[in-house]
Order: sequence, then C-alpha cells, then structure tokens
Amino acid sequence: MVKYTLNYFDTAGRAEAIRLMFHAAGVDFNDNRMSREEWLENKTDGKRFPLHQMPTLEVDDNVICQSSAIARFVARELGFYGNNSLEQAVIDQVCETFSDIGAELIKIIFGGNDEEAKVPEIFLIFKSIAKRSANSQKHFFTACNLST
Ligand SMILES: N[C@@H](CCC(=O)N[C@@H](CS)C(=O)NCC(=O)O)C(=O)O
Repeated sequence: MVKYTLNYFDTAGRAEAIRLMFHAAGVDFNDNRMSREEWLENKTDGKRFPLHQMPTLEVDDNVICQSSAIARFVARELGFYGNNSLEQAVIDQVCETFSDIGAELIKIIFGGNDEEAKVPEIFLIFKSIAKRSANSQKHFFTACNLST
C-alpha cells in the first residue's frame, strides 16, 4: 500500500483541497501539521522540502512539491480528475479560476482598503465560471462525479 504524508501548517491554506480528497476517497494519509517552530527546524531539509516551502507530499520515498501539482497528482490517483481530456480541461479551468480568486483575496486581506472594492467583481468571475462549467443535472462540474 502506498504511504502518503502531507506536510503543511495546521491551517487550511494550500493543503485543504488535498486533505479533502484523501478524506472523500477514504484513503489513509499522514496529515502532518507542523508548527512554525517545527517548520523552521525542517525548512532546509532539501529532501522533504526541495523548494524550502510547503505543502509537500511524500509518496513512499518520493517527494512532490507545488500545491497544484500535488492536487492534480492526488486527483488522478484517487479518481477525482475526470474521465477524459475535456472533463480535465473543465476541472482545470475551475481550479485556475479559484487560484486567481485566491490571489485577489490575499490582496484584499493583506492589502489596503481600496482592494475591498474588487469583491463584487471577484464573485461575478466565480459565478460566471461556475455557470459555464457546471453540469446542471448532477451538481458537479463534470458529468462524472466529485472532482478536484
Ligand atoms: N507555489 C507554491 C507556494 C508555496 C508557499 O508559498 N508556501 C508557503 C505557505 S502557503 C510557505 O511554505 N511558507 C513558509 C516559508 O516560506 O518559510 C505552492 O503552491 O505550493
């Protein structure tokens, strides 16, 4: 059986979608939630943290970094990445839109007040991509099932 360890802080951030896929699939993984002190002690361990960043996913003796690469790998492994290239493109377009929205939200949270004016625009973008991508019959973005 494959042994998975997901390394991240004890927060949702860039790891939550990955955690949710493991839980949804009922697949065991080591949800290694590191404190800031623990992270600072381990950050320069180039084998587990090749980019000196988290999240990383250890898959037996291999290490994957970059949250979207990890998410896509886990989605493929656990059956959440569509049934064909077109479904994968739909999943990718939703994920990329979420990533754009996330970047804007970070600006709002950490930026000045001016950024808040963008909130309605951001939700319009989400509504539009959700409408374009959703399979109205099944409440999923793809015809198949739950996806990334
Ligand atoms: N593009 C990377 C960004 C990773 C990233 O920025 N990780 C942050 C946490 S969200 C981190 O490791 N911060 C701690 C540090 O740089 O010491 C990804 O998506 O995985």
